[in-house]
Amino acid sequence: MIGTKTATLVVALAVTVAVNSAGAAIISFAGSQLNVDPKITTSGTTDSVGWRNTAPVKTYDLDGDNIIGTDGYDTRSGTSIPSYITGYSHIGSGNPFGYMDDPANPGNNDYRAGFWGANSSSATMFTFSITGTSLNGKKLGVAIQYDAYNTGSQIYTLSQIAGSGSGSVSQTVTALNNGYDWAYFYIEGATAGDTFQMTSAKPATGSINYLSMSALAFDSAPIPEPASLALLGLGGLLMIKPRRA
Ligand SMILES: [Ca+2]
Ligand SMILES: [Ca+2]
Ligand SMILES: [Ca+2]
Repeated sequence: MIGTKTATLVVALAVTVAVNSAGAAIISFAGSQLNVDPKITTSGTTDSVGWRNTAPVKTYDLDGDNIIGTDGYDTRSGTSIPSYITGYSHIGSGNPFGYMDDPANPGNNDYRAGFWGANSSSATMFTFSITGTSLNGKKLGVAIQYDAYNTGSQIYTLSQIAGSGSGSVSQTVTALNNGYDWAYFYIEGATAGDTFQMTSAKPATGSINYLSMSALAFDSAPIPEPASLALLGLGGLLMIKPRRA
């Protein structure tokens, strides 16, 4: 009987750990990479390497191909939303700030960049929901291109607003001009029905005039199966034996 109780306890623990780790999405901030695309503000026929070329190296790109937005993107120069995203919406259009890689033709002339702005204390930049199962077992990278209308700071906050989880992570980003900067948030464990929202707010000092984002991009990569799932499988086998006795 002691063996049976021990086995049951192992099963209970394994189930608890597995449910907690797989049930709620976890949001984190990975980092910022400055001046990925050169900031060219004069019109012309300029081609530069940047977010859609393998140079420069993309430090926080989840899938490691050194191209931002391998799964999809939304920019002034084109939109390609991944199939695992639904209900996507973003703040209204604004003035372009400069030039960036054309996502569809990165070796061609650069496209106008800079899209969305709001002259207010805070604003919702975008929202989206997860659909289907293709993102299960994967970590999602949500990258925001910034380098706003003026040099200065804004506070990006990525929050879960529906589904199984309520995480929220804020990060102050500062545009340094001379090129388009990217901030990378990661979401682990997102499943169908989870809805996320990115807001921007002005910090107390050093804020930009216009809260903004210039582009949004998605990458994803498999995450290792948690050890608790292996335990759960072992616990299930142990549980069967006493019931048959
Ligand atoms: Ca990539
Ligand atoms: Ca280019
Ligand atoms: Ca910059």
